[in-house]
Amino acid sequence: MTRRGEIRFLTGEDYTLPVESGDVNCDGRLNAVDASYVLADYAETSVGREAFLNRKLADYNGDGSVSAVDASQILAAYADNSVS
Ligand SMILES: [Ca+2]
Ligand SMILES: [Ca+2]
Repeated sequence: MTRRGEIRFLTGEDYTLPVESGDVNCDGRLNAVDASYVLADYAETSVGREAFLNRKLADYNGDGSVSAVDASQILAAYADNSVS
C-alpha cells in the first residue's frame, strides 16, 4: 500500500484484493473521482514522471496502457450506472 496525501492506493502486491477494475481509490464505487485519478496519473506519466496508480486497476479497458481513454470509459460506465 502506498500513500499519497490522505488517499490510499493499491500497489502491485495488493492486487489480490477484490477490487473492481477502474476503482483506483478502492472505495467500492466507480465514479468521476476514479476517472480524475486516472487522468492525473496519465498526466504524470505523459510528462515522464512516475505513475502512482496500480496499472491493472487504472487500465480500465485492458489495452495495456493508462490513458485518457480509460478515464473517459470509467466516466461512461459511471454515467450508465447512475441512470439505470
Ligand atoms: Ca472509486
Ligand atoms: Ca487503457
